[in-house]
Amino acid sequence: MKYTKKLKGVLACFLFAICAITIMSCGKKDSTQKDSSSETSENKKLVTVGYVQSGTGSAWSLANVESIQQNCTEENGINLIYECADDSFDKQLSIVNSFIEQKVDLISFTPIVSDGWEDTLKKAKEAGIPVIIMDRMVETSDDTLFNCWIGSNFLLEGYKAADWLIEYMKSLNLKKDQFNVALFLGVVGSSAEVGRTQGVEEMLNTAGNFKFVYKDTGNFNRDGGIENMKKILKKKLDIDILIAENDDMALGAIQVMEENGIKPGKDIVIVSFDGIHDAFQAMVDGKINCVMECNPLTGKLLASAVQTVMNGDPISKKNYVLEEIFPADTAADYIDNRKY
Ligand code: GYE
Repeated sequence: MKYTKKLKGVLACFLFAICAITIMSCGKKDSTQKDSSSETSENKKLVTVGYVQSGTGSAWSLANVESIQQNCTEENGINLIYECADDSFDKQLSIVNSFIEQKVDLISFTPIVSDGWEDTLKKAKEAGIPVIIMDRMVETSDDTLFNCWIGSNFLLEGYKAADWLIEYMKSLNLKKDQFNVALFLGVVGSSAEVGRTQGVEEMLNTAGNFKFVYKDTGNFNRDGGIENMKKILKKKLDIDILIAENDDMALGAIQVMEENGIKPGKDIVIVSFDGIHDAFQAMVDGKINCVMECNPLTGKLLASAVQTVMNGDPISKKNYVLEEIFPADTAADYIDNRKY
């Protein structure tokens, strides 16, 4: 079938890209790099990294922050200046600009949205400050404006989740010609939202028997899930499936379903993204049917990329992390070993 062919194509590209995960060589020394300014008590030079997280409204982002703080340490040669933009793009821009003014050695950030970074990245380049983008991606006309990116293949996540859903709905053998789908989007314009939405929509539209009857953003947080589910009930929409672009929104929706006598995972099939511990628990309890993992444990990769870039060693532009899909019947085997 067309969507399976498409998935295979994307999977092939993905596997190819995965070869780059160890952050390997492919460029030449960057003359803009300079010596670090901070020093430890033993006089070991530290690299001062200004890092700004998008927000901490999801369990995923909390795990991401923890991973970055645990790995970008003095022992690993890094003096980390950590900031959080609280999901405000303007705040994030101004923090990155202040890092440039402070003349940090390297800037890293998780862009809230993809657009609007060009001028700031140009300024960083002119100031000779290398940039490592984490998790979500920026949209630029010139990819020399950043040194590398480390994150997830969001489009592939969308394809994989939708592929699982199509097969699962077939296996239920329901006497229905069409399944009504509600889609809760993440932060609109973030590459996590754009990729997942595209992947899910393309594949379900190609399958033919899925109809999107509701689509709105829940901003990747629990309140967003609660509000959207309430709207669905108020509009009396009859949905068979909820796809939530992160676990927190799914968990918010589950709360509302249960308050209204709806059995999540049974009356409504639920698929979500991330793979936080609470979502695994919800799968064990039969309330979420499948989770497409998104890996937030990228701090170690960032710490090593910082050293590679500061040494002027070549580095791959895009570095993908590995992620798996977890149908509910596998959750009990994995729940105790989940790290976030
Ligand atoms: O899925 C969501 C978070 O950008 C991949 O952002 C990340 C997403 C993640 O808030 O939970």
